[in-house]
Amino acid sequence: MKTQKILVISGLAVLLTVGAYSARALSQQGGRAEDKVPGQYIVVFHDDVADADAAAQDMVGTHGLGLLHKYGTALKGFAATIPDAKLDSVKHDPRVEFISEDRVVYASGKPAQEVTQPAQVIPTGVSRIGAASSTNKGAGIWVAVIDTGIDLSHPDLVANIASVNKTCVAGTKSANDDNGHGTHVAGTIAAADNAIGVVGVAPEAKLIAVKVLNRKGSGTWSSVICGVDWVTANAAAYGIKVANMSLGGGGSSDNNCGNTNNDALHKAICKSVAGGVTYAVAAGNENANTANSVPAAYNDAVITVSALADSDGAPGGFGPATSYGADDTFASFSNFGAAVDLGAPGVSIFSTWKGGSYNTISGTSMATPHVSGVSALYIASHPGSLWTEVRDALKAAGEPLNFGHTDPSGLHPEPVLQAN
Ligand SMILES: [Ca+2]
Ligand SMILES: [Ca+2]
Ligand SMILES: [Ca+2]
Repeated sequence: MKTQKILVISGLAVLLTVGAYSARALSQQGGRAEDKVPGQYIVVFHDDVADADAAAQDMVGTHGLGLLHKYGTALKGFAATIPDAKLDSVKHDPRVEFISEDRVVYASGKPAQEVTQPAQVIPTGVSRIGAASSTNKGAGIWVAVIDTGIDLSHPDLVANIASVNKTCVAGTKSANDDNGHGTHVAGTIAAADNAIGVVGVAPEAKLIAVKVLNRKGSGTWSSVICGVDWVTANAAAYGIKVANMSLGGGGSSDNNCGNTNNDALHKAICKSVAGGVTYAVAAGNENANTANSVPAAYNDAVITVSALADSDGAPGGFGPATSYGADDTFASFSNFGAAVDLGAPGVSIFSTWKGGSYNTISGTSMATPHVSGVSALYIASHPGSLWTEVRDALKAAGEPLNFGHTDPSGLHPEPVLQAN
């Protein structure tokens, strides 16, 4: 059984700071009034009280108190509910040194971290492909994210996340993302256009989480096929028109749906495509030919996406250089080859992350969801399109070489994705 890795070149990661949490220690006198427990007190005896236990029993009986605890070692005394009318007589009992109000205490551990949601920005990739100005928002199109899952309660995604989801990973009960990768992909596709975070390419498309990779971002073909199988079985019922697969591993294509070289993944994807789902897949990050990686090599079944380095969200090469090449050139890590159909922004992409947060990462994994998003836009305006029609339309509308980007490597004749 093959094991594949997800196509992510990480680093450049900047998690936004989490909100301040104040771990309140044991409360002391003079603490906050709202922490008091009404009517409940700790009665402390003088040290010379010989039998604290008997004294406590006597006082509870004499004054009609509600005993809670008795103390005899760390201090002598007891805790009890004391009616207001009895408070003075308890205080003035000759055995009592003082009484303390009882108060709530808090564990000193960190409570669940709440991320302060930043004001919405338009990611450079969304700007670079011209999606920010699109009036088509992808409404009505459902996109399956076949990945590590999606943070199902992310504040910038939750409005678009379908109530149904699927996990193919043993030991998990839902497609909630325990890695971050799938949430990043989902945000590029369809983060909501609201006041917070980011905005996706198709901000009104629906996201369906299909978890096939574990918390480490790895999985097996058998789990990926499980995801493809579920998408295929449910495509008609839910209106799933697009599937994003920002993953890959070693393999090759017979361009015959796996029937010639016994490739079950290929066969499954072909069947899914025949059911009306357009698949966008990552070319891979090995700076190698996609002929040796799948699903990128499946030229008869998927749209394969390489990564562009863009630093300023605009064409023309005027932005600063990136870690993976000059602005508006193809990323140095990106795979290439005849099966590649489109380039899209894939360097230092800012998007959603698990735990309600955000992250900036690079990879053909990050380029692919731009194509999934534009596919959703295209299908929204051209219902019933075959996947080949989607692919060809996106290629025809793409930015040609030397019309906004250059390719010093000579490896990337593919056009760069444009939303319009
Ligand atoms: Ca947003
Ligand atoms: Ca640029
Ligand atoms: Ca292709």
